[in-house]
Amino acid sequence: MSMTNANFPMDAEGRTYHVGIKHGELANRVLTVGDPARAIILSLLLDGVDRENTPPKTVPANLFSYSSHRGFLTITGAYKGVPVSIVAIGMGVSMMDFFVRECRAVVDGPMVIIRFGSCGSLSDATVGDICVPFGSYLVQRNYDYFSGDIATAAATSKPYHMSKVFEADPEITQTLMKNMSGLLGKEHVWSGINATADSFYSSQGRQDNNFVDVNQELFTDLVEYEPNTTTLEMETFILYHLAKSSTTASMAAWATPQEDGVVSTHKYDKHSIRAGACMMVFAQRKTNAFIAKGEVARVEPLAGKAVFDSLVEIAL
Ligand code: R1P
Ligand code: URA
Repeated sequence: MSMTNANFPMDAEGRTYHVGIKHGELANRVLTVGDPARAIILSLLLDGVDRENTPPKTVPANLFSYSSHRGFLTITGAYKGVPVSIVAIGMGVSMMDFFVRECRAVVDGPMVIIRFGSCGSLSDATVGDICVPFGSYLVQRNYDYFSGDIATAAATSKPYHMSKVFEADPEITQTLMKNMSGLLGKEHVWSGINATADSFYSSQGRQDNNFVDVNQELFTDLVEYEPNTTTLEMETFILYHLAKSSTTASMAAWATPQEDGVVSTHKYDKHSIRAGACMMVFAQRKTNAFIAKGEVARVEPLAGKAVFDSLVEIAL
């Protein structure tokens, strides 16, 4: 595959470098997941799918699909007659960044993006419950802290950094809460704030004697920093952050620093991407319980239906 334009590489067909999609292949409404197997299970909910005769682990024959050389899987079809896409992105903040930017580059007009992932729970939400975070912050390992003598580092800084909270689109959050509660029962649906971590291990407070992580107090620090912290996962913050940084064509001029050299996202009252997220609790971090496969199989299609119902209910 040969690419042109080092600034934003695309091949001769107009396919993006990592996600591998081009104009016309992605809908304005996108459900994004981490796991490609989850994407395929959710694709069975789309219009016109022959559920009886679709072989397991296979994208239904009537849907568009594209698997990129970097592990992204895009599936496009319709739900209740409205065009929608599902994109599996893998894991971590970089993958979310590739996905949001490359999808935005090949779709015209406003977009709605909802992430449906899995998470660890710091609240009373238990395995199989759904959390719908109305905001998210980033938890990053402070790499400098680990560069020399830990006692010296401890005197001047903390081992983990927390960013400011970025908000989800309030209408998407409310719609997800309503539709999730309708399908799963109110008692299984939780609101709150998400913490997106740059590791599944150290910056999510997991104890690992093979490394110096200085994270024994991390849960306490997170809840002290943001008392509404309910979930820990690895992508949502970037989605909310990029939605807030997204521009429309008429606003693109703002992206150039103004006379005072300042670019302020607060000057935007409207963005080209609106985003929300929800996540299944896989790990209950207070009791140390981990979800069983059967429970994932029960919750995934129900919660997936609630996400699709929400995606098509939101006006572009
Ligand atoms: C870690 O196991 C992965 O699971 C969560 C985390 O964010 C991370 O990507 O989400 P997904 O189930 O969407 O991958
Ligand atoms: N995904 C995460 O990132 N953390 C968990 O604990 C479970 C799923």
